[in-house]
Formats: sequence, C-alpha cells, structure tokens
Amino acid sequence: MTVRIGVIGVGMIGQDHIRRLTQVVTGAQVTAVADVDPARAAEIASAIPGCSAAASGTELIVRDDVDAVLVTSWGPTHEEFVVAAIAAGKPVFCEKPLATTQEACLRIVEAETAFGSRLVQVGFMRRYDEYYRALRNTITDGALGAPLLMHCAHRIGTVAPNFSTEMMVNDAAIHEMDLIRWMFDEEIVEVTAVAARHNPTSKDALRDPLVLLFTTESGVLANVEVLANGGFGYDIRGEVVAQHGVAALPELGQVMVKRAGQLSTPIPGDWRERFLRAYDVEFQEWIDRLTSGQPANGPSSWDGLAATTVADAATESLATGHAAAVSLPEKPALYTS
Ligand code: NAD
Ligand code: ISE
Repeated sequence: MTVRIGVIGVGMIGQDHIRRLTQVVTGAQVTAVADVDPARAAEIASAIPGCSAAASGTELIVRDDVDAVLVTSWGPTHEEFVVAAIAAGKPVFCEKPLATTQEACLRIVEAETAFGSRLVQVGFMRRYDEYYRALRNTITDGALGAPLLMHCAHRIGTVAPNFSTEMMVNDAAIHEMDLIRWMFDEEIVEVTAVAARHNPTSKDALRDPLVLLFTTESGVLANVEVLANGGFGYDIRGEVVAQHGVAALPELGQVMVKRAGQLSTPIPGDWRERFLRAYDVEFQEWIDRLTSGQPANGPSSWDGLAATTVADAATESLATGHAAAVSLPEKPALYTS
C-alpha cells in the first residue's frame, strides 16, 4: 500500500520532507501541496509526478487523494490544520512545535481524545537520532545508576531576521524540552530562564544567548544553552551525569584532518545535515505504521502539549526573572500506554 500525503507549507523543511517522502522512504507518495504563497505551491507541485496544488491547507485536508497530512507551515498555524485533519479522521504528522501555546495544544489533545485513537505525530526527530537513542539506552539500562544532571547546548550558526526571543524558546529549545522528558521518562516541573550578556552579532531585540534550567519530577537538573547566532556551524550537545559515571553524545563521525599544525573536522551547517538520518528514520517508521494500518506511535499530542507547556513557563520565567512552575492537565488514558 502507498500512503498518499498532502503537505501544508512548502518552505524549507516542507521541501526537505517532500524530497525525503519522494526519494528516500518507501511507501509514500506526495499527491497535494498547499502554501499561503500559491506560486510557491504551484512550482513545487509541478516538479512532483501526480501532485497538484490545493488552494488552502483546509481544502487539501479533505481531498479524496490525500490519505494523510504533513503540516510544515509556521508554528502558529499548526493548530488549525491539525484539528481539521482530526475532524477528517486522517493521520497527521505535524512539525514541532505542535502549537505555540498550551491552550492551542490542549484543543488538539481534546479533539484527538474525542476521536478516540491516535492520529497525530509531532516532529521531535531527535528521538530517532542514533546518538540520542544510544545515550538514552545507556541511561535506561541502569549501569550508570541514577541520572542526576544533564547539560545540553543548542547552538545555531545563524538565524533569520524574524527569529524572536520567543522562538529561542518555543522553536529551538522545544527540542530539548521534549528530549529531556523522553531521556528520563518523566515530566519537567519547573523552569528558570535567563539571558546572558547580549551577543553583538544578534539584533538588539533578540535575547541571545539564553540559559534554561529545568527540574524534573524526580529532581534531575538539566540545563540548556541556546545560542542563535553562533556563527561557526550547528552544534548540538548533550551530556548526562549519573551516579556512577557520565554519558555524552559523541562528536560526529567525520574525518579528522591534520594539516599545517592544526587538527580539524567538519561541523554540520544546520539541522538538515546534523539530523539527516534521524528525519529519514522518523518518516519511514511513520509511513510503515500507516501502511500496516496501525496508528502512529511516535511523539504524541501529549508530548507536544507537555513541551509547549514547558516553553510557556520558560517564556514566563524570562519575563519575571523567577522560576516558573510547569502545570500540566491530567494525562488522558489515550497517551498512557
Ligand atoms: P519556512 O518559513 O521556510 O516555511 C514555512 C512555509 O509555510 C512557507 O512556505 C509559508 O509560506 C508556509 N505557510 C505559512 N503559513 C501557512 C498557512 N497558513 N497555510 C499554508 N502555508 C503556510 O519555515 P520552516 O523552517 O520550513 O519551518 C516550518 C515548521 O517546521 C516550523 O514549525 C518549524 O519549527 C519546523 N521545523 C522543524 C525542524 C526540525 O528540526 N524538526 C527544522 C526546521 C523547521
Ligand atoms: C528549527 O526550527 C529546528 O527545529 C531545528 O531543529 C532547530 O535546531 C532550530 O533551532 C529551529 O529553529
């Protein structure tokens, strides 16, 4: 069986996922695209055999030749499309963040819960990265004893001019908010966010860099440095300090060059390069579930809601200068297994 997919939002990651769905993974076909920029949608559609542009995301969702929906538009637009896909009873893969406020995520969770089975998967692709998976296995197999601390860094080479302080939190650090919950299999209960001295490369309004400090239910402390305009490449780091030792993500397995008294190795340019394989695995697993008639089992609406709730608390902490509590509603049974 081939899953016919409609893609809403054909910008940077939308186009990268279309390449993935049409050239890398098996079992998928892109039959429809939509974008607020109709010329862009038409151009992208014309390059894909059997694909046509829809006038809007909501029109795409109800088309007969669309079995499942991929939402890769801007974060604040996600809620509308995910809720419409649930109303149509169609599986929907939504890039992170699921939505940009806890309230919006809650409306998605309520719609899916009312539907009665899982339709939504959120694009937290780090859970599919071989290095993060190995790090998590090292912690969960217990040999290092109790995890105590985690140090993370999310250093971006350069961001677009419209990248805001809010996006440092709900677009960039949202990845760590999810992976810390996943790493330790528990919720984050408190967050403190502070800005360092202003990075002169960044526009005045962008609070860059930030440091976020999270406390989990069991008391693990995790910190994340978020650097928007690092200028040297894309550098993602993670290290867990546990009772009997330390486990960390490795440097990527690249060739090391010794030349003119220097030892050097390439640094990924951005997330596409660093997480290339993780996105491929993420989509192949999603498609395999759909072709075998099973609901998605990757990061859920609940995971999207929990991460965005942490992001809301981090934004509050940044504004008040105090720690902020993370307050989650009761977890519906749909997400407990
Ligand atoms: P982008 O600006 O390059 O592309 C977004 C596209 O969506 C644009 O073409 C825009 O015209 C379109 N769009 C916006 N509103 C729309 C609407 N209402 N209907 C239809 N189309 C609409 O942005 P991007 O970098 O591709 O990011 C898109 C999403 O993907 C964001 O949520 C972002 O956080 C996420 N993302 C995830 C990762 C990851 O590593 N998982 C990486 C990059 C981006
Ligand atoms: C981008 O939207 C992503 O999701 C990348 O994975 C992340 O590293 C980057 O900070 C975000 O802007």
